[in-house]
Amino acid sequence: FLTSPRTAAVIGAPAMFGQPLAGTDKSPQLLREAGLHQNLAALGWRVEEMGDVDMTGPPGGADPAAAGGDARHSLAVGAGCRRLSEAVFEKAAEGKFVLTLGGDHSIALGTLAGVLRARPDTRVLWCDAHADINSPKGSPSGNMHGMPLSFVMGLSDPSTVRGLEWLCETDVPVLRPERIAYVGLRDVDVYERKILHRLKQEHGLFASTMQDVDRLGIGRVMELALEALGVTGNGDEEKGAPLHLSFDIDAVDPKVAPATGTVVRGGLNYREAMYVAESCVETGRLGSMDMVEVNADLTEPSAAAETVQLGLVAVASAMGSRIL
Ligand code: 5AB
Ligand code: MN
Ligand code: MN
Ligand code: MN
Repeated sequence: FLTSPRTAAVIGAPAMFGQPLAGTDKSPQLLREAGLHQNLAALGWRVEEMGDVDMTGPPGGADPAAAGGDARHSLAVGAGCRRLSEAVFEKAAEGKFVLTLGGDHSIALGTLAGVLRARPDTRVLWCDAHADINSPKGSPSGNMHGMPLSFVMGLSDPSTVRGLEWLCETDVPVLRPERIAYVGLRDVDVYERKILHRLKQEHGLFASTMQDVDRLGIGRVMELALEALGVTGNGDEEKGAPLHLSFDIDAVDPKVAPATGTVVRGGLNYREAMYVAESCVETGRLGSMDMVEVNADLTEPSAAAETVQLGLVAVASAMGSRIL
């Protein structure tokens, strides 16, 4: 499916309306300024910079903060993600690696819609402290960065949410529960727990927690996750399903990644974070990635710079950086 070998499209998705804290919108630029392109070029990638998608709101200048109800700012999130899904679809259909720089995690609505439309067989590795599978009614916060999977997996009806109508009108296959695997979970809401238990029982959903990392080690957890997704890979890029990595920086421990809006202690350490990315690329199936939830405005500058650097390291690891 990567018919344009070693070509990576970089798409900025400076979204912030999926959660209440300004600053996630600055991350695409910060990641670029910290040397993203140079890193990718050094790894042998031809980089196609697509610039930033407009994630500010609906066309016509309507108030981006308007509406939403139980899904806050849904007009803005929906309009931005619609544009993003088109950009991702186009580049994925051209057979390129698609790297999307968030932005808060609501952008996964757009990236997954685009990538699933172009590559319907796609499997998803969701590396996150959180499950992001709340419905608008089940969510304790109404923040849409905690909901993208609910819509992409067909658990919530997008036609009931203002701004998301396009998702049912577009030809986007639903992401089935056996095609997603969680790594890093440690903060799951009551409603989400119910859903995950049901999907685990009825569909064999792979949802691992930090306790599994403690018990088995990250090596075994990733082996099980990729096995469950059917992308154990032998490096053969011609066969098998494409893999998408959605990397929420808050999967990593706040000591290592402090600059993010929803910090939860007890996360992945620095090497474990890299390992998740490394084992994804080793399958030979990784075709797209999101790097999300970096918010440099929330800490003092040196801690913010370290978090941005970690984001770059995770991207480089997922795109083939090797120690030896
Ligand atoms: B993130 C919480 N589950 O729904 C909610 O950072 C947090 O993209 C969501 O993983 C965190 O508000 C969303 C409590
Ligand atoms: Mn997330
Ligand atoms: Mn998270
Ligand atoms: Mn977060």
